[in-house]
Amino acid sequence: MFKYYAMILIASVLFNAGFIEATVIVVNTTGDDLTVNGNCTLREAIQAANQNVQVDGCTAGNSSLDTIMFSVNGTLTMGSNRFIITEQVTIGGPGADNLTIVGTDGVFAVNMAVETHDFELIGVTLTGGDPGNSNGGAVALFNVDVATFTNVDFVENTAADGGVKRFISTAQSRPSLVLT
Ligand SMILES: [Ca+2]
Ligand SMILES: [Ca+2]
Repeated sequence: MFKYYAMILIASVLFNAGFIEATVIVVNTTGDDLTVNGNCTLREAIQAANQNVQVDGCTAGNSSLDTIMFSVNGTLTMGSNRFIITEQVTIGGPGADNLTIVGTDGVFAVNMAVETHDFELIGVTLTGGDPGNSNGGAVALFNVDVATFTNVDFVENTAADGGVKRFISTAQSRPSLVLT
């Protein structure tokens, strides 16, 4: 009987481990493209995390929590519009002193397909975000449950309203914002 329960337990642990296992997607360039050229840009990593498919050199994300990390330091100058996040993800930079993202438009717009999803950003400097007449110079938060920023420096981002701007979501509540 013990063996039977032990096997059930092991099977359950293996199943759950497989089910909740987070995918780590590694950005290996400070370039910004959405082109099949063998690298994994942040823009491609975000698409891989949003859509749970492989994108160029980026591993496919999954439908639970994806983690995007970086194997490079330096300055990432955005080549096009803001990065749009639609599924729960943690983006972990190498530190605010080691990675700077320079926006042309805003930098991030978080608009989850599922409103209970969270967004976490760690260890990066966001600068130059300027979405013109839109709001949220560096980050605009639409549908998201909790948005957490840890060791994120916001430098010289401008907008009509707010460097980080929370919008009323479809549930008519503002996303929770945690800055540490
Ligand atoms: Ca590419
Ligand atoms: Ca995903």
